[in-house]
Amino acid sequence: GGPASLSRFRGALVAAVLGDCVGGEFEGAEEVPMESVLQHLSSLDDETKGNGILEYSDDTAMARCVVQSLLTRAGFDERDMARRFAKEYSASPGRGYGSGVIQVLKKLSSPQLSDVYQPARDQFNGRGSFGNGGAMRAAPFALAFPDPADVKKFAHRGAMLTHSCSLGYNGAVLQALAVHLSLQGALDLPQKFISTLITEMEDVESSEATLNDARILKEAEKPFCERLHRVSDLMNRSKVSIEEVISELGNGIAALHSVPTAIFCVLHCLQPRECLPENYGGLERTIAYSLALGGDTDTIACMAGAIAGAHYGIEAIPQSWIKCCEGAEDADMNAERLHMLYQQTSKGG
Ligand code: R7I
Ligand code: MG
Ligand code: MG
Repeated sequence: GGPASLSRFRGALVAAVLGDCVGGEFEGAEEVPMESVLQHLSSLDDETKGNGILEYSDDTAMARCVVQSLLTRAGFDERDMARRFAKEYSASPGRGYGSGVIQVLKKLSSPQLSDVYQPARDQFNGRGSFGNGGAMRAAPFALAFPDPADVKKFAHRGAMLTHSCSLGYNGAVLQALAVHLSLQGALDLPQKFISTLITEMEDVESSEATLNDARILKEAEKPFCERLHRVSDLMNRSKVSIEEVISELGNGIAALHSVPTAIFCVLHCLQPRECLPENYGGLERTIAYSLALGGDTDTIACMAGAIAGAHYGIEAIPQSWIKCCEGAEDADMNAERLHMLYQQTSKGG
């Protein structure tokens, strides 16, 4: 489809759910042989196996709250979104939430709370979380707002409800921007895609709060920019091993060690790769490759899935995968609603 087509919206939201659901199998595993990944994925095609449905985790649970809030309020409403996070957590606390964020979600359910951003600020001795929980649910912001300035602003605020450290919320801004660009067809020019992201993050990371957090946490001056430069270097190498990707970019639970990694997975899988089956299309390659990195597989595959899905569109997603994953069909319907909201906004509504 063309820029911002319905197919791209559906691809983004559905592939994010798939990444989460199929990635759950390997979350936290140190080494994941590609053979195990391919076996896991091919079992989804095999109806006789009757392996039932793969459940989604916190990544999708929170993304669904973001989507519902954006749709119901026809825009960003922090109190509404916070209430939905809290309600979702108390209804299904067993979705595999990060151990720190649970405290935030419990505080958010208090009716006496006046500032919905306060519980997130109290995390980790007042510095806030740098986990990837803001980034994992950032894709819907790119599907609700056509203007990249809005995408940045609201992805930031949406993440701040649980992640007040800049190394957390800037990961969400980066992820939302990557989905935004991909929706526009920007992955047709991969080198330009990454350089645009670097330019955007140069600006985002020039804020006082970001420079300060980076100093305290002993990271590079502009941590996400530095990582994006590494992504660009890896892209231009003729051969890259999984070990190199993990050591250069990471595969962990910090936004800094997973958002640039997810972006790299998408870029690396734009073309066929020796380690991946020839009959796989780009979207299948992206998901498989993300899982083979090990570590925070559900989240990296979820984020890579959103970016790749926005590029390839819904037609690239195997029906059998959709059938196996909890919430995939809901995501498809919600993508259509977000597409309508997006179009209304672009018409200057
Ligand atoms: O970021 P968050 O929502 O977790 C998301 C991850 C994804 O992989 C999901 O799939 C799910 O499995 O969890 O939850 P947080 O609790 O805010 O952050 C995750 C973890 O990062 C924390 O439990 C800490 O181990 C670590 N962490 C920190 N550690 C020290 N200092 C995050 N921020 C800090 C910090 O400032
Ligand atoms: Mg999860
Ligand atoms: Mg995870």
